[in-house]
Amino acid sequence: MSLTHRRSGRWLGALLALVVMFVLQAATATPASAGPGEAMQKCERNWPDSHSWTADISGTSRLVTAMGNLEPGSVIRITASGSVHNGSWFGQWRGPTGSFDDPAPDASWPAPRVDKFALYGTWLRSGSPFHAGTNSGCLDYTSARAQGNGPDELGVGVNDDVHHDNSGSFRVTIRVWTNSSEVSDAGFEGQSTSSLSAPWSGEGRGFKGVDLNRRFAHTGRDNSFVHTGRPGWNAITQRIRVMPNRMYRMTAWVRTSGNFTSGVFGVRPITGGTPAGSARFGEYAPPRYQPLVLDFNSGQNGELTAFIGYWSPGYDSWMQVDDVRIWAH
Ligand SMILES: [Ca+2]
Repeated sequence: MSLTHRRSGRWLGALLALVVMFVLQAATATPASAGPGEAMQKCERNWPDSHSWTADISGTSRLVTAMGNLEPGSVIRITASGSVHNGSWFGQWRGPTGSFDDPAPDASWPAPRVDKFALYGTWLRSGSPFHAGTNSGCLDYTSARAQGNGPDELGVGVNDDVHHDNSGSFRVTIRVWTNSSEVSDAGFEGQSTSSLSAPWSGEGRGFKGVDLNRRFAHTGRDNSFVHTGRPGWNAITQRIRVMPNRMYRMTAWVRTSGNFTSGVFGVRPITGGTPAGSARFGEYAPPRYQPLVLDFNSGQNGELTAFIGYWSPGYDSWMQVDDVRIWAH
């Protein structure tokens, strides 16, 4: 009897050890899918990036556009090696760190206040340069994006006021981590029939559905639409998961019949009520798609309904919707 007890005790112990090992492994392993707002964490922990870019930046480069299509929610890290000779008879070979603690004095240098001869980066959105050196650390594009109206691009260059006599190059790698969008089937490419199906839904009694490969899409083959002559509200919607009290950005592309001004898009609690964020659209001249952009705070919500719709004026009108995305900032 006592022997059986000891045996079962040993078995229990072994089982417990296995469970503990499993839990420890699960805790340290990379999660299969990233939650919202994790791009910064992924960058800091050096986890696999969303995409990257590597090239040699010649010592004669004042500014090279290295990365385009940056998005809110993206985090980047620039790393560099190699050396550049800054020309002239007293010139020297220097690494990407440049001349330590010797900031460029004025705007005759490409990156004023950044150390001379260093590799620097510039958000083309705001035009503001920063020291990149051998390792820029993790930089949040969302904050940079709030300033300026330039393109969503990142440039890099060598901070030298006289470039033409330089030699050598820096090998530069830019890695980008992007918070995944909380919207599934963003471009409606996963819809297999012309009726809206999960994860998408519709609101209102007007005619709505999916244009399958009808050349109406913003990108890909498919898009959603509302087309009605009846008065009333119609919308394309999706329930999304969010983290409470976080900033998010919603973007979508719409094209409309141009004869209404009563479009509304945004997010609201799944039980209805006041939207956590919304904005109006309308009166866009066809046939061009227009971007919609909205920043909002998720508030107390763990789930929200994202919607893009319009109050039909009661005569023939339509909208087409494609590429709906919502990122954590
Ligand atoms: Ca599409």
